[in-house]
Amino acid sequence: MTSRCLQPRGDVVALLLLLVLQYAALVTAIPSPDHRDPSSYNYGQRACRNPPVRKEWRTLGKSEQTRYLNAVQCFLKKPAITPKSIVPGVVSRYDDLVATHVLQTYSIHYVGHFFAWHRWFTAVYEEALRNECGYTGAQPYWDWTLDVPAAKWAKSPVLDAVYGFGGNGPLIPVNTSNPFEVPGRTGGGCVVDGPFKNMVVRMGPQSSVSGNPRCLSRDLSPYFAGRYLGMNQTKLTLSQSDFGWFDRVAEGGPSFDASGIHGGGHYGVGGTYGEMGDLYASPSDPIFWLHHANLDRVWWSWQMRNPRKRLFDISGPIFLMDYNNTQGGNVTLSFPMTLGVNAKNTTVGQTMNIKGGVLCYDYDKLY
Ligand SMILES: *[C@@H]1O[C@H](CO)[C@@H](O)[C@H](O)[C@H]1NC(C)=O
Ligand SMILES: *[C@@H]1O[C@H](CO)[C@@H](O)[C@H](O)[C@H]1NC(C)=O
Ligand SMILES: *[C@@H]1O[C@H](CO)[C@@H](O)[C@H](O)[C@H]1NC(C)=O
Ligand SMILES: *[C@@H]1O[C@H](CO)[C@@H](O)[C@H](O)[C@H]1NC(C)=O
Ligand SMILES: *[C@@H]1O[C@H](CO)[C@@H](O)[C@H](O)[C@H]1NC(C)=O
Ligand SMILES: [Cu+2]
Repeated sequence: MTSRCLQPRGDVVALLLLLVLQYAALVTAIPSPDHRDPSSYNYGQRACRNPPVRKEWRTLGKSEQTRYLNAVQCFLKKPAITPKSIVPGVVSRYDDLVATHVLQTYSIHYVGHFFAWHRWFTAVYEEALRNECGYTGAQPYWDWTLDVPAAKWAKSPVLDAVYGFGGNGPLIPVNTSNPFEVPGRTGGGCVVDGPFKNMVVRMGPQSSVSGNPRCLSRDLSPYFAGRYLGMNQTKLTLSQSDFGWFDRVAEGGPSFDASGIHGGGHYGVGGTYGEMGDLYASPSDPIFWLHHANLDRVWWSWQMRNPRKRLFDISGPIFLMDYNNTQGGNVTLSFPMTLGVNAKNTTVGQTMNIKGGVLCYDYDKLY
């Protein structure tokens, strides 16, 4: 793959080929989690009482915002636990999580367990901030519907230089030989303000886990955000009557003209050159977790509109974009999921309820 991200025109054949390679890498690369067994990250047997309540970033007090940002800084400094034989480039605990995403990229996107895996991934990050960095709050979410239309995008409180994640990078023109140009992109360089302007990103670009220390980049596309992150697109997602279509509308893609709320946040922040636009290494940008918390909130909102049915409704391909089930069946509640060294393996069924199974958190407000 020559471009940095998913090809806009969606060369599915190349994707499938990569899937096979990535999957082979995954099967041999995921270590036994026995090196470190943070059983507290999988709530398992204990009941979920007083779940931490996730709130929208701008509704947090300044001291809550600062405490969250400080916990992320702490996690960026904690030493990695992934064996170097598996991921040579890991230095920090933060890298551990990014590496887990990079290694599994082609088995966790455009599949039936996309929402379940990312829900669990975000919850494990939240739990790690609490267990390893003394954070006492809940994972905040980013309700991007509040930051569109396009003219408002760059002024989002989430991008604030003091009480946010910092803003755009300076404009770097796209190399004309790069076919991957996110429509409406406005940046591309290193983030110049905010708490992450000196952050060292190591995983990626793309599938590399050898360690490529560099700055955090952003390449905001107000246009892309305006098109895919409004209430109209969110309502369209919420109006789907079964999980299979809910997931397909939310994931959309891979073509830009068929994007959804998932791609809207990734390319609206990451554009062509920003980490958020990198399908593999996107968790490198700490904004990733706020975006995914909100996607999770969309899923939970959808589930809560018909909980009797939707707490158990799961379907969609086991293999990347295999929507016609030509390579395999659909994902079911017993489908296994792994986060490598970061948590004990679990199943999709354990993540269907945010206040049960391996999870314990809530949202202050639903869509
Ligand atoms: C533009 O792309 C060409 C071909 O891939 C490459 O040789 C060149 O270094 C690139 N230029 C920049 C500024 O990235
Ligand atoms: C939502 O509104 C945006 C901005 O006007 C527009 O570009 C987009 O096509 C709309 N999406 C839907 C699903 O109506
Ligand atoms: C997979 O799930 C979809 C709904 O998302 C359903 O239409 C399809 O029949 C299922 N395929 C199989 C092989 O069960
Ligand atoms: C899946 O089936 C539909 C309807 O039969 C067809 O239009 C579509 O092209 C198929 N998609 C793939 C990826 O084979
Ligand atoms: C967790 O799942 C991965 C991937 O399926 C597997 O390689 C690993 O052995 C599993 N670990 C345990 C302890 O079952
Ligand atoms: Cu992802």
